Amino acid sequence: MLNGTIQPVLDPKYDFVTNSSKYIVDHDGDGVLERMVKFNRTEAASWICIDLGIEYGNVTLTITGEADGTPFEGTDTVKVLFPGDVDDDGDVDPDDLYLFAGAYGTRLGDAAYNRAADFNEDGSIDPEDLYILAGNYGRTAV
Ligand SMILES: [Ca+2]
Ligand SMILES: [Ca+2]
Ligand SMILES: [Ca+2]
Repeated sequence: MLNGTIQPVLDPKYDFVTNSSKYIVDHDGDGVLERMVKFNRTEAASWICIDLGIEYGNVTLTITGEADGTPFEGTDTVKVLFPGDVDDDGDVDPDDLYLFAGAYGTRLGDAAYNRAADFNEDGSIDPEDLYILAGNYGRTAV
């Protein structure tokens, strides 16, 4: 469970979630095995944004579970990005619009593609992203 609230995704279409030779791996090469788990991104994002009220900044997440009857726990910190905030300073202002305009119309792989301007992370910086930026324009993250 993620922070005691969110259940992991166990859909076998994500190969590693049901395959122990893939979900128990030494991901960072330090000689200690890690257990990989998958959570629904939308569910986790809305929990952070709506339930915790965090729109921007670092959030510490805790994973708890049980392996063969032995409880385990792990924590990590993730950075929460504020949609529209291309320069990552917590607000959406003319600086962000300027950076966004420079990447507008590009796709993943293009030299001018800017991941930070692809707010819906679909590999294309297009009107959908502009709509997201416009929705937060003038706002400061809470
Ligand atoms: Ca490791
Ligand atoms: Ca900004
Ligand atoms: Ca996009």
